[in-house]
Amino acid sequence: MADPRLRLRGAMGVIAALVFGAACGAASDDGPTSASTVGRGSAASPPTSTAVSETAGGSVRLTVSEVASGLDTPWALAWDADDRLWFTERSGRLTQLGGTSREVPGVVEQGESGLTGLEFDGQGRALLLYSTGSDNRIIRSAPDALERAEVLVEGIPRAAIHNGGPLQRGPDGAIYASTGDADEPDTAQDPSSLGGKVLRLDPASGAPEVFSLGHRNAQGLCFAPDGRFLSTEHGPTGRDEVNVLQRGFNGGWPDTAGNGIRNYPQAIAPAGCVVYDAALIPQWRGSMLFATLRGTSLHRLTFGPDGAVAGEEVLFDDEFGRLRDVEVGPDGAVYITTSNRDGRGSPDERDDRILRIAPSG
Ligand SMILES: [Ca+2]
Repeated sequence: MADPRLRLRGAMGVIAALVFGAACGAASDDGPTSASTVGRGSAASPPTSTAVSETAGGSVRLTVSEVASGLDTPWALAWDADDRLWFTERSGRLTQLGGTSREVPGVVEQGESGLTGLEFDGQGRALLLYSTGSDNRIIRSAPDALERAEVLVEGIPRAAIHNGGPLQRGPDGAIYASTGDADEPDTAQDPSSLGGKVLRLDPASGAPEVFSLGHRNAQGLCFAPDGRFLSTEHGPTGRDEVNVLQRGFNGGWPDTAGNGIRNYPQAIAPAGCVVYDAALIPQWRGSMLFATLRGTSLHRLTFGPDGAVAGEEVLFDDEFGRLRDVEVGPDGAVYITTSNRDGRGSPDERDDRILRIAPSG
């Protein structure tokens, strides 16, 4: 989605800029890209922010702390079977937090395209979705054997915009992938194209099938504990959507947009999502959390017994800039990534960052 709008960062961003002496003016979309003095994957810093979430179960005081800083457009977070946190950066790096980075061979970053999705298959293998110079593809590999990765899907249309990008393991063990329309809307309804679809990869063979179609650019895929499959999607000039996906679902693009279970007439550019189901924040159980890029906030949706959206809370509005991914860690805390160096943000010196949200005290 075209997203050139300048956003002024919130008060905490201003304070951080003063503390760290960053040149965080509002004059340019393109902040410093290599001037960070912060170590990559540095140890957690003191709390950076607090917030209060108002829930049906009462107020929850939250504290945000920094897990990593000095990153460049981190895209996806995932934990392996040993509860270690891994993340991708769009330029092509795959990193275990606190460990070394690996370059994924063949990644070409251009516009919104590059290294995006990351998911583990429960058998020690990572799946990655990335762009080459000619297509988008999905590979499967042990993280230390990327040169010998198995190519599961190739020939997914790529372009500078609308590359989809997320990978999500489902309750059936299959990996689901969103592919964008690659700036050619008609691909979304074309059964012979892998563009504008959600693909399902067989858990054993990795072979893909079209699960749903009619997508413009779904940027978030997540499952509720009961198996309900939710997504976020970018519409044209607003009309962003939250959808419930099923096999054979047709999102309607390019004929229709803004036809989800929740719609946003003004663009917020919703991105990564997760349904919270941990014990650490019991008041959030069953809530869908999703990050927003243009909206620079974390949204929390609640649902009624019939599955319809019952309420919405917007957290951290303008506080950390553009947000890309949100996941729940093995500790029950919520982890988010900033996306202020993706070419459309106003990065602070510590950007980009991975942040941890947990109850205060
Ligand atoms: Ca739609």
